[in-house]
Amino acid sequence: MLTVSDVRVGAPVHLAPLSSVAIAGQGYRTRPFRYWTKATGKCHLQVIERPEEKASAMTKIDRIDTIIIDVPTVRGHVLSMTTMLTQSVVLVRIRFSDGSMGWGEGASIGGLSYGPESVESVKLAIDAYIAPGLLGMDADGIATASAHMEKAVKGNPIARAAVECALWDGLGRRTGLSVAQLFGGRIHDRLSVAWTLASGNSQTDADEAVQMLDTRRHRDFKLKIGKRSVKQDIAHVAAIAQAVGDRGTIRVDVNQAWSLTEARYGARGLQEIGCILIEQPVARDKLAALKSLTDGYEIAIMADEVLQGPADAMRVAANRSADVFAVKVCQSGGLKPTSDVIAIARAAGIDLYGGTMLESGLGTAAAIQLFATVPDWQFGTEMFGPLLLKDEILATPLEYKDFSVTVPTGPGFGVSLDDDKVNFYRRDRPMTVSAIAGQ
Ligand code: MUC
Ligand code: MG
Repeated sequence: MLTVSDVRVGAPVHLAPLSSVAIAGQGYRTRPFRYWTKATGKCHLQVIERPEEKASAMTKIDRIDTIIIDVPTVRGHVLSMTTMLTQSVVLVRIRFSDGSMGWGEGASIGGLSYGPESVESVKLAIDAYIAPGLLGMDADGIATASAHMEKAVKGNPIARAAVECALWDGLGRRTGLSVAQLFGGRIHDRLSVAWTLASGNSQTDADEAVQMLDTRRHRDFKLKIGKRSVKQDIAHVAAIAQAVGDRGTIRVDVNQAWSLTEARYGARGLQEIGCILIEQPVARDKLAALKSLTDGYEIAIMADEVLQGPADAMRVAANRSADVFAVKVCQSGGLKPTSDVIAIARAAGIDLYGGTMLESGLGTAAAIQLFATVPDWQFGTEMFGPLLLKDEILATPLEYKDFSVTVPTGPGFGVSLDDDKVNFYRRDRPMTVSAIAGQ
């Protein structure tokens, strides 16, 4: 029998498997829990080895809910394939048999114009194909749950990621550890954060960049191009590069819009005006074209849409078809596959950039937890998703200052949702009488 004393009020109590806690006059509690008392600030617990409790001690996945929310953006986000006025994401809430919960998020950009998954397809894949098979499984067995998801659902990395993230958040909350700790511990307290300039107007973008520099919010800028002619785009980038000067860096994201011929012309022009990187210039299936750009120019070429998990990362790394990986949790199929993508890049000598699918604060915090455990982000990160949204759905927003974001330190992803905001923005929110009358 072990005796534990001086446990702080409200602090999580961690128990090794096969243990339970005897609380004076209250019987036994098994597995990690929070002990609350109004007493003196201290409590005395007895931890007792009870091997016979092993079977009943397993915490199970009890229920999985999916909620689509639609949040307006602070301005139109003009991409080569569409213009976003709203960002829609799927929130996944998993309830566990010990009363704990975990939250995950699945996000994509611009409906189906960006890639093969949309929030609607993510919700359907989870509700109909993923959730039923996971109910009753060991809540702590994330590897087993992930293997099950991979077998039950081909492709659909965003749907799998949203559920996997909720399992990690739940595990972190139950054990009192941050997800960064579960992935080996954080190396960084802060991560640098780029901003995307995509108003569709050169002067507006230049003004926005200067404002971000003056307020010390961002100094690295990604410009969305590919909608206009290559020549017009180069002029647009040059105007913004001039406004930014030596105060920051300029990169572009073409979102697959160029042919190889256009991309060659673009690469030459962009490197001449001091742009440091081109993201996904050609279609995701044109790997040979991506490689020829990588080999042919000094400007860094970054893979984004082509990377849909570790197998794609391996394909790109094997021929060194890109200089940099845009590492995305949703696109990679979850936190563990994302750490595999990162490992492949590091082993192949490919640089890293922490990418986003414009997740809300929840999904952004999930990525930040993992990214904080990685030694080098040579091209920084773009973990600015919540800043593009008109409203905050976290109870306490992530902290952005000095060109970077602070890594949350609490259990799980270290953030919690504002329930009222989630209810307000949820797509299936019941219509009020006045809203119906106003139609
Ligand atoms: C993308 O393609 O990288 C990331 C930042 C941004 O503005 O859009 C996304 C999508
Ligand atoms: Mg991109």
